[in-house]
Amino acid sequence: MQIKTTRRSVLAAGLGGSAALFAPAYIRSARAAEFNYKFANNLALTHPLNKQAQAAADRIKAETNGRVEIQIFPSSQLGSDTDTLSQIRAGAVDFFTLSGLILSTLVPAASINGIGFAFPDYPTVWKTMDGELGAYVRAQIDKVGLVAMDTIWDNGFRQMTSSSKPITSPADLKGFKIRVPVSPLWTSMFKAFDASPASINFNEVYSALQTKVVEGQENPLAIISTAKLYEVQKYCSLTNHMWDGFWLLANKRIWEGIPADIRTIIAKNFNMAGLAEREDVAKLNAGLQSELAGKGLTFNNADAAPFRDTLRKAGFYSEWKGKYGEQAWSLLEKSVGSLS
Ligand code: X2X
Repeated sequence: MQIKTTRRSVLAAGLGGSAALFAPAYIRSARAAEFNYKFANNLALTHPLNKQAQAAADRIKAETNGRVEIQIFPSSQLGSDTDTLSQIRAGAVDFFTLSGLILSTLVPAASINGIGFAFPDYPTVWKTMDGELGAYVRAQIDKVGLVAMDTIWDNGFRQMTSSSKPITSPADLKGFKIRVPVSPLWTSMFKAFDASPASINFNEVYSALQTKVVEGQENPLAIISTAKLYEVQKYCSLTNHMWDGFWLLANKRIWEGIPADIRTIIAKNFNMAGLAEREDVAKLNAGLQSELAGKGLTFNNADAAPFRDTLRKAGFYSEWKGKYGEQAWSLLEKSVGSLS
C-alpha cells in the first residue's frame, strides 16, 4: 500500500499538467460512447426482432469503433406504443419499431398494408413493401418529422385467438369482444364484422385477456408464442386476415444531426437486421403451430372468402379506398390485384 501510493504521486508529479488534461478525455472515450441512442419496441426479448436489433447494435458499435452505443428497450419498457410514438416525436426516444397501422394515427397512409385479406403470401408482401407502395408510405412518414429505414420488419400474418370459442366464419365474430391495437383501421375492420373491438396497447394485452376484459385478440404466431398469449387463450383460428410489419423509425432531427458516415453504418446494419429478422420469423413460423398446439391451443383453419365477402358487403374496401386516395390504393392493387 505504502509503496503504491508513493509511486502514484511520483508519476503524477512527473506528468504534470498534460496528464490532468488528457486523462479525463481518455477515460471518457474508453467508457462511454460519443453517441448514445435509445431504441424502443413492444416485443419480448425472445422475439426475433429483439435478437436482430441487438445484433445490429453490436455491429454498429464495432464498425464505429465504439462511437455509437444503441441501447434496446424491449417489452414497452419506455411506455406503450402510443406513449413511445409521442416520445420519438419529442426526441426522448431515438429509434422505435412501430406497426404501420398504429403509426397511421399520425400518418394515415401507413396503415394501408393492413387492409383485410390484401396479401396472399410473403413474396407479394415483400415485393410491395420493398417496392413502390413502401416508398410511398416512407415519403409520407418523412413529412411528420420521422424517418423510416428502407426495410420494414416482419410482424406477420395475423391470426385470431379466443378464450371462448373458435372463429371459423364471420358469424362467429358477431358481438365478439376482441382487443385490437390502437388504430382506426383495426377498429373499422372489426366493426365491419359486427364484432365489439376494444383498442388496447400491446403492453396491456396479456392482462386484458387474463382478466377477460376481452375474449380474444389477433396477432401473428410469433407473438402469440413469445408474449405467451397461449397461456390465456384456448383457440387459434388461422385467418391470416392481414399482414402487419414494423417500420424502424428515427426522430428526424436527431437522425439528420448524426454525421453522415455514421448514419450510413447505422442504416446499413438496421436494414440488414430487418432482412435477417424476416428470415428468423419465417423459420420460427414453420414450427409454431405444432409447438403452440402442444401448449394447449386448439387450431382451426378459416376460409378467407366469406370474411372478405363480409367486408366487401359492409363497404369496407370502398370506404378505405376513399380514405387512402387513388394513388396509394392503385399502388396496392398493382401488387395484389383488385380488392373492391
Ligand atoms: O399490438 C400488437 O398487437 C402488435 C404487437 O402486433 C403490434 O405491435 C401491432
